[in-house]
Amino acid sequence: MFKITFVIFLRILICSKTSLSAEIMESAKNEQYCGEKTVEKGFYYGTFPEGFKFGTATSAYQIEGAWNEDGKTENIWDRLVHQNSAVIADGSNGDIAADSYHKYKDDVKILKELGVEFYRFSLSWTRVLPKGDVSVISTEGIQYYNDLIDELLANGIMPMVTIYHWDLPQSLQDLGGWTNEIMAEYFEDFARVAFSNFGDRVKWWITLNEPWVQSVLGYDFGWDAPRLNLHGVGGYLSGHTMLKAHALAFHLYDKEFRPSQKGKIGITLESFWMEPKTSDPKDLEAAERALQFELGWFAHPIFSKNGDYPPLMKQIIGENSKKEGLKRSRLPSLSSKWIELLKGSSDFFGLNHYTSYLVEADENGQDPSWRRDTRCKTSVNPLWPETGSPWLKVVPWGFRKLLNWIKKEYNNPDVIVTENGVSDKGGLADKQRVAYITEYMNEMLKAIKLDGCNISAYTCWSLLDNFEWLGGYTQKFGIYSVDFDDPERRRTAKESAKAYSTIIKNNGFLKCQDI
Ligand code: PNW
Repeated sequence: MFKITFVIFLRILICSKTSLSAEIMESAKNEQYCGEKTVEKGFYYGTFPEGFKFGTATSAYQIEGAWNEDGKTENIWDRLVHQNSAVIADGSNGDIAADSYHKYKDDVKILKELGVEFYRFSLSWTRVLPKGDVSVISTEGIQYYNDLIDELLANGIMPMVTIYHWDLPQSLQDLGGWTNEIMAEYFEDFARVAFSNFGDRVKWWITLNEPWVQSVLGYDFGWDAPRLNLHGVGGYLSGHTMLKAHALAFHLYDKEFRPSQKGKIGITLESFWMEPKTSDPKDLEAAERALQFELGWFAHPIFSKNGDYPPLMKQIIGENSKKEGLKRSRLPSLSSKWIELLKGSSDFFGLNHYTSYLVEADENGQDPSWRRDTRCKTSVNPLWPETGSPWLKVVPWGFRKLLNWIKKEYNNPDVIVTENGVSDKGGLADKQRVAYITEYMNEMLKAIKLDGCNISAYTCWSLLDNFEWLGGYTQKFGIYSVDFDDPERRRTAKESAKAYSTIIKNNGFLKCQDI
């Protein structure tokens, strides 16, 4: 008797989670455009497909703090902020940040309040492996993530774990960081520690976050840690190693862990939408080139039918290298072994998207660099609304165009939007963020319903205000504010948290909205 009652109870529980209410079903039948219907305008009211998942995200260095506690050692961001605080907008650092190392239960509480189904967070490499390699595995580090994962699961929230979100151990940077191919193996070792310790409960893995940003901003532009100005060479070497690192971790999981753990594993890539500045064929080509040099660089080897780097990149960088009198291309070549290992090595297409650029052809680049190789110049339309970050303008329709480009280019892969969000200077009445999230999610809904793009989940960046890299605490991305003057780091819901929560509850948009 008890057993039967329990089974019925379980079924009710499962049904209430997965099937949609009558109101939502009814709305799905009637969905349509409200008002205008152009590329730039028009609100589409309707609901997301059944089973679509909503979540929110953070990363270790940006929220955890406790930078040297319980055996954690220095990573490349610790090194940068401590040695060169002048490059951080407010001279700050992530030493304490949102203090999530101590306040993770507060984080889970607000996640539950929001009603998200999953939480994307990343592992701090040196918290788990203080020496960078596997000679020492920190009991405290493992304990922290075990506690966080258990707390999430106890509250019905699925963990989505990014293994690497830009915080390489300084000890490994001293060996050359991502420019040294051996890093791929160190990463594989780290991934093994993660799968063995957490894989019984974590079913969603992301190997690397945004290898383009790490490689270009870290090793070509010389902005982000490790802040190396290795123009035209370092970024490509870093990207090459990161691709190999991803492939090794994917196959390790696939062969040794997936059979028993039965989870999914993929990579997260970021991309702007690149809109041609004019209808001149030169600008049309330039916009395509810009997409291939940013997203294609990492997506083509993994998601295209033929694999390898985009032909356009190989050709252009090869030609430029020859003109520069070099014996080989500055873009390393992938052997057929690696081409095969990379092809199809992702169960989903993790996509981070924030904004768009206007692109025009530009043949005047000077020194060999990633920027010069693209032969593109980017700008923005002055009418695009500004935000708290200079690089981020509000261009919702660019999201739909990007999703369609991915559909066409990579044969409609399963896309998980692993980040999307906007910054401001702070405050709880964050009207611009409410509008941004609503409009971008609406464009994503159009991509699903009207264009047939395969998208299965959406992640809002970020759960919390946090350490925004070079922007310090001057650019706030959270849907919850954090009081950085309060030792308790109190978290408070902004209006956007409530708006996002409503979209989740309704599984979309049940009626027309004026934005
Ligand atoms: C993402 N860009 O990065 C990161 O994954 C997050 O850690 C970060 O906080 C968030 O976006 C907001 O910046 C990007 O300038 C950072 O091209 C910069 C760029 C793109 C993505």
